[in-house]
This record gives sequence, C-alpha cells and structure tokens, in this order.
Amino acid sequence: MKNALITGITGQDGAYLADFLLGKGYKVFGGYRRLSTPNFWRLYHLGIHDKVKLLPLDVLDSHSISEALVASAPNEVYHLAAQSFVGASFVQPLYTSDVTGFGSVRLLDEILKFDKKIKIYQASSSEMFGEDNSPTKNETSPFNPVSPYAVAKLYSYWMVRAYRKGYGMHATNGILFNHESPLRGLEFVTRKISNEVAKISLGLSKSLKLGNLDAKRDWGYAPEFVEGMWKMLQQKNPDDYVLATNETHTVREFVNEACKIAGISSKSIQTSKQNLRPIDVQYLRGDYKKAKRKLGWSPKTKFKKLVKIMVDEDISRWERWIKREYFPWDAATFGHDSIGMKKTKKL
Ligand code: NAP
Ligand code: F7E
Repeated sequence: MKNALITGITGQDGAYLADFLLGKGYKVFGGYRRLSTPNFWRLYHLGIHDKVKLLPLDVLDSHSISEALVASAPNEVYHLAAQSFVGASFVQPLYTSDVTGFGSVRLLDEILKFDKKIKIYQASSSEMFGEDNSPTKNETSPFNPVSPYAVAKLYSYWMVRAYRKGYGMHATNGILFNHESPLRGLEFVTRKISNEVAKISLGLSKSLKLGNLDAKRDWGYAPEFVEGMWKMLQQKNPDDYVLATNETHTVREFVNEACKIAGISSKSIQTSKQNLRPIDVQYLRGDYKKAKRKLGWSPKTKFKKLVKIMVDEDISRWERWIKREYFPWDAATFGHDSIGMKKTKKL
C-alpha cells in the first residue's frame, strides 16, 4: 500500500484528490492548518472525513511540515496548499508570496532532508502565463505573470525545477487551467455565479454583482483534473504538464448559461467596480496534447455540462436548506443577506 500526503486537503482539489487516492487503495494523510473553526465540510460532503488521517501542517511553519512527513512516511506528496485567490493576492502580496511561493520551498527542503526519493506534485497554474497574445498555451509557452499570486506560483514552479535538476528529485509541475465543481470556494467566479443564480431562482436573493465579464477562461471539471495529478506522479521521470480543456468562454457566457439552466433572466446580473482587479488576465486557453500523449489524460466534462453540474447542485442545496435540512456545505454560513437568513432569529 502506498502512502500519500496532501497539503491543503481541506480545499476543492485536496478533497477530490483524497477521495480518488482512497479509491486507488492509498493510505491518505491530509495536511490542514488550524483555524478557529475547522473547515472540513468538503471531506464530510464526500463522506471521507473518517477515512483520511488529518495532520496539522501549515506551510508557513517548517516544523509542522517535517512532523507531517515523519507521521505519514509518504511515497507521494501532493502540494496543493496555497493562498489561491488571485483577487486577494493584490491586497495581500507579501502573505501570498510567503504561503504560495516560499511555502513550496519549505516543503521541498523538508522533503530533501527527510527522503529525496519521495515523488512531489506542485500545483502550478495557468495564471503564470499571464498576458500574452498566443491563442493557446502549452508547456513551452512563455510566462508573463501579472498578479502577485502568479508571480508566487512561478517562483514555486522554478524552485521545483531547480530541486529536480539540482538534487535529482522526482518533482513535477502540473500547470492546471481553471477547474471547477460544486466544491469550489464561493469567492471564485463560477461558484459565485452558480450559488447566487440558484438563490435568485428560489427567491432567496435579488441580484448578483460581478466584475470583468469579458475575461475568458478555460474551465474544466475538478474531479477529472485530480486524476491527472496522480497520473503525473506514476511516470518514471518527473516533468511538467498542462491540464486544460482547450476551450475558452467568457464570464458573461457562464452567467448566461447558468441563468438559462436556473430559468431566470440574466438582467439581475450587475457589475461593480469593487470586483475588478488592478490587472486581470483577459484570455486563457490551454493545449493539453502532451498530457494526452504521455499520460493518456483528456478532459471529459466540457463547458455546458460543467455549468449544469454546478447550478443544479447549488439549487438542490438551497432547496434542502429551505426544508431546514442540516448537511455539510459552505454557503449557508457565508452570507447573511438572503431572505431566509433575515428570517432567522438573532441569538
Ligand atoms: P483552494 O480550494 O483554495 O484550497 C487551498 C488549500 O490550501 C486549502 O486547503 C487551504 O486551507 C490551504 N492553505 C491555505 N493556506 C495554507 C497554509 N498557510 N498552510 C497550509 N495550508 C494552507 O484551492 P484549490 O482550487 O483546491 O487548488 C489547489 C491548488 O491548486 C492551489 O495551490 C491552487 O493555487 C492551485 N491551482 C488551482 C486551480 C483551480 O482552478 N482550482 C488551477 C491551477 C492551480 P483552508 O481550508 O484552511 O483555507
Ligand atoms: O476569476 C473574473 C475575474 O477568481 C476568473 C484560481 O483557482 O484559476 C483561478 O484563478 C475570472 C477573472 O479565477 C468576478 O476577474 C469577474 O478574470 O474565478 P476566478 P482566476 O483568477 O482565474 C487559476 C488557474 C488559479 O490558479 C487560481 O488559484 O473571472 N471575474 N467577476 C470575477 N472573479 C471573481 N472571483 N469574482 C467576481 O465577481
């Protein structure tokens, strides 16, 4: 039996990857950072909270990383922990550099000291390509990062390559384009749309305020992308791979499709300057030919199906909430502006 350690197991990809690896017979250890209120809803949602071994691991704290390595003795480490929200990286550039940039090096260095044969996956990002006019991006496309998040990710990307070449470590960069799901955090645009459109369709909200509706993204389905991460670490040699769908759509198209599915008018969607970034990557579309050729990986879920999965699930959750059902879910505690919430008595 193989042991896997996932940093950032409480996030979207961490939860899906844990589920996938359990299905493959792995013993799964998950690093989480201590919060005043634990954030295990995704693990509960997938029914795997009691199947994984949770270990305190904050990438700002090398000691916690080395403790987690000793406790898990991993064959494979999937490094997913990050301050992953591009918008927040403009407000917290130093914190983002520390967590998303230096955090990876703390991990690489502890692994080098502990056992350099451990295979490592680094969650690199299409955001690193930034502003560039080429129609699609692959593993050889130039990087031109424009956000503090992207710069921090690019630093980690190069450090992974430096440890690979310098110390012969099996360290791989997965350069993943946007991937979404009903487990996506509420601040990201797809889930913000699916959640709010679901509420509007049920009379729980009146409007949705967004930012740049013209931005284009290559959106895939997260459970398929975590399988690609695993495939990368099953290769004899470490390398870098793009995972994407090779399609691109505007935020506006996502909104229109979501409204169509929910049966509401897209007129209730507004824009607000508050949701604009100082600079935004306008266009992203990935070329996953290398992953297809070498890993046998291809995306199955395309744009319209993805939007439907997300909107249907958020409608179903809010319907259960109206019936006063209790279940693990983020949105119920996120905002307090819904009609339903106002009805709740103050404590
Ligand atoms: P996510 O849902 O935001 O999850 C991020 C995880 O990192 C959470 O478990 C979070 O813990 C954890 N974390 C944050 N700060 C930490 C710290 N100081 N120490 C330890 N853990 C910390 O992100 P995701 O969508 O699953 O993405 C996974 C990784 O892939 C991230 O590195 C992201 O940047 C990268 N990526 C994502 C995409 C995408 O489209 N999803 C594309 C390319 C790359 P809490 O639960 O405590 O916040
Ligand atoms: O924005 C625009 C926004 O925050 C997508 C992360 O997983 O993927 C993600 O980063 C687009 C941008 O994702 C709103 O300006 C419009 O153009 O969902 P997002 P992202 O920035 O692409 C990459 C690959 C990662 O690596 C990251 O970790 O949508 N947009 N209006 C909006 N975005 C948000 N969040 N909120 C809005 O109201």
